[in-house]
Amino acid sequence: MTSSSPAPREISVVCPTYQEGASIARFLERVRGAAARFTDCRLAELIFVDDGSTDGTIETLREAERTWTSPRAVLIVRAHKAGTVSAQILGFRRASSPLVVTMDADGQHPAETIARLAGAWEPSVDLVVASRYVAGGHVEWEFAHRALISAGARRISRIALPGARRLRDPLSGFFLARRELVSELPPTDPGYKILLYVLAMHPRAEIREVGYEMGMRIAGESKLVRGLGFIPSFLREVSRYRRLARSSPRRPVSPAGTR
Ligand SMILES: Nc1nc2c(ncn2[C@@H]2O[C@H](COP(=O)(O)OP(=O)(O)O)[C@@H](O)[C@H]2O)c(=O)[nH]1
Ligand SMILES: [Mg+2]
Repeated sequence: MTSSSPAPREISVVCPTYQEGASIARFLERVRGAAARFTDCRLAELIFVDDGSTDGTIETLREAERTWTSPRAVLIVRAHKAGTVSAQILGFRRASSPLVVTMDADGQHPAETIARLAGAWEPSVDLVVASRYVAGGHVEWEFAHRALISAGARRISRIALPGARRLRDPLSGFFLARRELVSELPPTDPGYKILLYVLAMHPRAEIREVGYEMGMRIAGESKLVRGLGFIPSFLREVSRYRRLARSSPRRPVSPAGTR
């Protein structure tokens, strides 16, 4: 770096975890390897919010917390499984960087994409979403019924939430946001789609989408979509965000001092 180069943009990463014992060590290796190659951004910390995993996830993450320095690893353990949304809000509250990426810890979200999300951010932008459905994006579903469920869920999100019509992949679990956009969300019942909550509460947020290829889980199986029980709980979640958005005072998209 020359003396005139700007300092690399600093990023915190927040990952919700639950029973990822079979994949978490590989995930940690992948993120650390990718972060070592970042040039225009610096991964300051990885914050894991675990909901009482009993399969070794916590032990592996504790070891990273003890030994990692750059990036730091931070582990927050909650007593009970309470969904990813509240876990992610908690993680954003603990983040030290004003720009935070949230991603899954099962290997489906490639760590290299973190740098591309950071590269697409600029001061007028609130959210940079890693998208499966714009140029450069791709997803291959392990089971055909998941493609159908996902397409249906996308359509429902668009009907229910105006903010969700503004991007191609409103169900993405992988995005960069200004910290306050998520950390200041009011607490809500257990849910799994934090981007929908953000879009409901900030329908006019300034958004960019960056294509990425969603991978397969390193190991284990989805904790979210098991059978058709997912559908009614998804519908309840979307209508809750719609209600919350309607009943909450219009908040400024960009709180002063965060840009
Ligand atoms: N803290 C927390 N993490 C969860 C919970 N459910 C799933 N996760 C984590 O959230 C991420 C996404 O879950 P996953 O089962 O892969 O969902 P899918 O990708 O939609 O099939 C993974 O890192 C999981 O370990 C939960 O209730 N609490
Ligand atoms: Mg997954």
